[in-house]
Parts: sequence; structure tokens; C-alpha cells
Amino acid sequence: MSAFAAVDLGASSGRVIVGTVDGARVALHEVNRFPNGPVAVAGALHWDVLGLYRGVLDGLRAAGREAGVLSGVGIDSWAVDYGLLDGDGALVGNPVHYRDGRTDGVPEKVFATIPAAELYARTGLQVQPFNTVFQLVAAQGTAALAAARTALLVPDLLGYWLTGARVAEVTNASTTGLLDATTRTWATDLAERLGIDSSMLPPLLDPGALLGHVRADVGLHGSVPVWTVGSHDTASAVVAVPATGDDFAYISCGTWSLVGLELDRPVLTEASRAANFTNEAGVDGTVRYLRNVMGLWVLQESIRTWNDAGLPADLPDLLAAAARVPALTTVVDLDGPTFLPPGDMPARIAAEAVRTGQTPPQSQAETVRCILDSLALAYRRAVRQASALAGKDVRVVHVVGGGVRNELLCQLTADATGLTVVAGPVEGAALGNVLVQARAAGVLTGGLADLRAVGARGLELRRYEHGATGGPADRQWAAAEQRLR
Ligand code: ADP
Ligand code: LRH
Repeated sequence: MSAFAAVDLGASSGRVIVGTVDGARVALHEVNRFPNGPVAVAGALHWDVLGLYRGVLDGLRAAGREAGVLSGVGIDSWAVDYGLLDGDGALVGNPVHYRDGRTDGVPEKVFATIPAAELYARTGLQVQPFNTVFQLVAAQGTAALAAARTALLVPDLLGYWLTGARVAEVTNASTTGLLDATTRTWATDLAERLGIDSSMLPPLLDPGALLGHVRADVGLHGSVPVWTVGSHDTASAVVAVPATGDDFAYISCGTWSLVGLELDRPVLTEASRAANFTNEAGVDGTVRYLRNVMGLWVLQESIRTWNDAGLPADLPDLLAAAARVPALTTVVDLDGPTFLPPGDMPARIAAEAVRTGQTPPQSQAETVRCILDSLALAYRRAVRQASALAGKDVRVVHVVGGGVRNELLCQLTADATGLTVVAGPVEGAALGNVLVQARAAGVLTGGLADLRAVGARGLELRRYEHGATGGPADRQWAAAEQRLR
């Protein structure tokens, strides 16, 4: 039996999870969980990166106490954000949160130098205002960037603090907008054309490599290897999808909903760019062909807004009440920029409903129902578009991540997509993280299908079925989709 510590930092919480692997199955046990979220500092949104590191260290020590000797540590987190190091390797400034408004208008500025079509043809990356490339351009002229010698994405930064090694793991590097989607090497020419010093970009490593060993002063027993994993949380989550065939779509359903397919090669067509599908790097050379749907963030922020206003807002109660609201009364396009920054989501939803000539939700339950219906509708659209653009049939949708706990959303996803939904695991990223570490350490062997088979053993999966294609429910979703257009 070998024990691995998976560090998985999500936008709403960080966790350290011990995965014990006996060669045929994996058992996960959470040893530390700590809240995460934007911190507004003098008008800019940041991450509390040292607070997160403390949570990681506490978790690793707890993992060490539980396991005795750890066979490895792997780190994954949300994408795109980075810390800058000076020539001594010290952090220059605090990493900025991707929801900060500093990149407003920056993509357009970048496209004036490198047309969007040229960027997409090289990097295959969706346009999101927060892509690292736009953040680096937004930071031009700041003292911090002038002092920087290295840029490390968040999991790479924590890996550096743990081991001293400065690298860029490739799955997360693919979210920067500076990685060539075909060669999986840095597109240094694009960086230089944008005035970004490409010597800041560290050497690339694939998942499953030895990054280094945990510093002795962390206090773990023995010399503990740190393995690179799919350090982009979505890449790790996709490894954990308990698929048995090739004809699946996935929804990595947490703060964001990442909806798409696993492919062998990128889709870099103009139609794909127009639909804003991304080709991010997956483990074992795969491509994560997907769209970012705004996700449960909108629900989280609604609950925060209600709590701040002193209104009772308990998630299970709200979901139970939302289940009693008639389906598809009001739907909104949650993917617009309106819903990206923190703020009063119920008010924004109401404004969007009015703008599109619909009745705004009145009660909390109606607002929650509107969010969930709108998410399911966005999933329907994304799954169908991904399938058409990539030319790949989809027969089942796997939902992984915290959204697995939202039974109403899972059922609505089956209804909306007209496909069977298989929900689980909840801790997808942590499971994928452990599976890739275990293979790197020689405890598991084989390709993704073999890892998935091991990961799936012992999981409690729930299936959600759908109504007949062309039946009344299907027609209702099609009509709602039409209404949104
Ligand atoms: P991230 O990794 O992005 O921080 P998670 O995968 O942990 O996100 O998912 C968090 C989301 O899971 C929450 O926003 C919430 O909507 C959902 N969730 C968590 N627990 C429950 C629950 N008991 N019932 C329904 N939904 C839940
Ligand atoms: C999900 C995620 C997603 C990115 C976003 C910034 O946690 O990594 O894949 O697009 O955060």
C-alpha cells in the first residue's frame, strides 16, 4: 500500500487529500480543507497565496502523520494565475486574482498586434480576459514586472516553495496563451511580439515527472518526492472521469463548469474559434477540448450576497425549494462578462432577465432555479457544439467535482443534453492527481484507460436518465435554447 498526498486548490476551497493505492484501487481521505477566495486589496483582487501555502503545509504534515511515509506529493490548482520571482527567487508582489478587472480591454489591445485568428491557430486557447498572456500585458510598466525574472503558475509556485525547482507543468502552461497547442512548447515568438520577456517562462515538464523532493524543513518523514501531475485542476479532473469507452463528454463542475471532450489532437478551425472552444493540454498528450461555462460561481456569489444582506441562505434548503419551481421559467446567458467579477448576482440575473424581455426571478428559489436551468442549458449547447466541431459522437456525460452533490443540477443536465449523466467522483481533481502520481512512482502502470479503471473501482456513481429525444421535455429545452438566442 502506497500513500500519496494530493494538493488540490480550487477557487472556493483548497484541500489536501491522502490517496492510498494498492495497485488495484484507490481510497481518498481528506486531511485538510481551507477556504479560498478573492481578497480585495486597495482596489485589486488577489489570492492569499501564503495563506494557501500554510494550508498546504498543514495538510502535508497531517498527511505525513496519517500515512507514516508518503510516496509522493502532487499539486494542482485553478489555471492562468501566476507569481513573479525576482533574480533571488523571491516572490515579487502577491498573485492577482483572475477576476480582477485589470485585463478589461486588454485582449483587444493584444489583437491589434497579433490578430485573434493567428493566436488561436497557434495556441488553440479560448479568449478569456484573464488568460495569462493578457494579464502579463496588463502588468506591463509595473515595477513588479520590471523586477521579475521568472513567472510561475500557482501550482508551479507552490512546487518551487516545496522543492526549489522552477518549472512549468505543461497542462497548466496551456492556459497561458503562450504555449503552442501543436508542439506543446513555448511560443516565444508570440511572447516577444507582445513585449513579454520569454526568458521569464521556465522549462516545461509533462505530468508524471519528478519535480524534486520536499524540503527537509517542512518536517515530513523521509525524503518525499514531489511529482508533476496534471497541475491544471481540470486536467487532473479529466483523468478521474470514470469513463469506460471513448464516447463521453465531461463536465468538471465546481466554481467553473468545464464542458467538453477528450481528443487526440487540437481543433484549430475558424468555426471552433468562433464558438470560443479551447484546446488545453491534457495528461498523456490528450487535448481537453472544452468551453468554460460560468458555473456554480454564480450560485456561490448569490448565497454570499444573501448572507451579507442577513437573509438565510442554506444551500441544501435552496436546492430543495428550487426543485419545486417550474422548469425554464427564466433563462439567462451566464457566460457574459457581467457574471465574471464578484458582486450581487441576483441583481445581475434580474437585470439580464429584464434586458431579454423575461420575468425576473422574484424569490431566492426562483433565482436558484434560473441559475441551474441556465447552467444546464449552457451544458446542452456546449456538449452539442463540441461534438459537432470535433466530429465525435457523445453517448454519456460524466459530471465530476462539487456539482456532483447537486442532484437537481445533475438531473437537469440529463434532461437538457438528452444524454445519460453519470455523476462522480466529487473530488475528481484529487483522484486524477493521485492516479498520475501513483503511475509516476511505479505503483500503477498503463494509459489513461487503465488509470480510469483503477480510479473508478470503489466509487459511488449515480446515473441520471433523460426523456425521449423529440419528447415534450426535449422540446421544452430546445425552445428555451431558442429563446436565449
Ligand atoms: P472548486 O474546486 O472550484 O473550489 P468544488 O469542486 O469544490 O469547487 O465545488 C464547489 C461547489 O460544489 C459549490 O459551489 C457548491 O455549489 C457545490 N456543492 C458543494 N457541496 C454541496 C452540497 N452538499 N450540495 C449541493 N452542492 C454542493
Ligand atoms: C477551474 C479552472 C478552469 C479555468 C479557471 C480559471 O478551476 O482551472 O479550468 O479556466 O479555473
